[in-house]
Amino acid sequence: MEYQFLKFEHNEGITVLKISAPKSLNALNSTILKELDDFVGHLDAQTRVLIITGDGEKSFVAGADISEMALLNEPQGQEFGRLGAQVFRRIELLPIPVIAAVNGFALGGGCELAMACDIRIASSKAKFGQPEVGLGIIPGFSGTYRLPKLIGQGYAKEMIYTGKVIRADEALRIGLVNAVYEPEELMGKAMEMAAMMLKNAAIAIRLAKQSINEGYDLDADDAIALENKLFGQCFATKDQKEGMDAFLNKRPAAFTGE
Ligand code: CO8
Repeated sequence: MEYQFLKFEHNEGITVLKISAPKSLNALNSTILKELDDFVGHLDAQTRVLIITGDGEKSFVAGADISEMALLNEPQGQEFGRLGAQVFRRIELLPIPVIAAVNGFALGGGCELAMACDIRIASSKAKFGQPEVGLGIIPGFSGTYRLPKLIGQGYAKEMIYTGKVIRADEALRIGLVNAVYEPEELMGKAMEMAAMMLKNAAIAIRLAKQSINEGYDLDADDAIALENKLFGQCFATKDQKEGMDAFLNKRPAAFTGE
């Protein structure tokens, strides 16, 4: 598929994807959502870490496209929400780490996209918020589900009911992002983090992600049993043999992803 609104680069296991709709501060219209869905569905095995960011210096994603949503009736609104929620869930379920490098506005659907990623790091100029109720709607790309899980119900409800926009330092304080960097450092720091992940065993990272994602919604006994099953699966991999042999022989591990 030819992408009108996505730019991407592959570099030794790391893929950087930029959402690029400069006229609307990278707001997500249904074409972008379909392109994202296609992109995520066609990531090949060469990509071991995905970094998502916004094109330009001002915005990560300034939300869902309000000019498109303004024309929707109830079933169409529900369908638009379903499309966004589906592609964000696909991103969340990718078997590789996904880092959001939030370079500017992450509002509404932009904040929700960042939350579907495994890890968020931000530029000091980033701004976060769920301003939907000011438009007469609620967060519809799974923000009411993910925001309370990430930062707790109390602050999530404050953000969603007030629609207030918070700065990167506040997003760091409440745990919405892991780190804040100067704008010019952000992509380098994202690449550094991705490079650290690349050194480790890809299957182990995939199973750890599965254990965290699936375990989070289970009760303690089921979550611990799931982890135990996945932990056991590691011992069927060459990477486990290699990682432990390398440690015992005081040499760096050379993982093959098998
Ligand atoms: N949708 C469409 N166009 C947008 C959006 C958007 N979300 N955000 C910005 N733009 C456009 C502006 O209309 C403007 O276009 P133009 O130049 O043609 O007038 C251009 O981008 C530049 O924007 P501004 O001139 O407003 O730039 P400022 O620097 O003054 O302000 C802001 C930047 C603060 C980001 C401001 O543009 C803004 O408040 N944008 C809207 C933010 C927002 O409310 N986002 C949430 C949208 S709702 C949502 O995401 C719901 C997700 C769930 C959907 C469920 C489906 C049913």
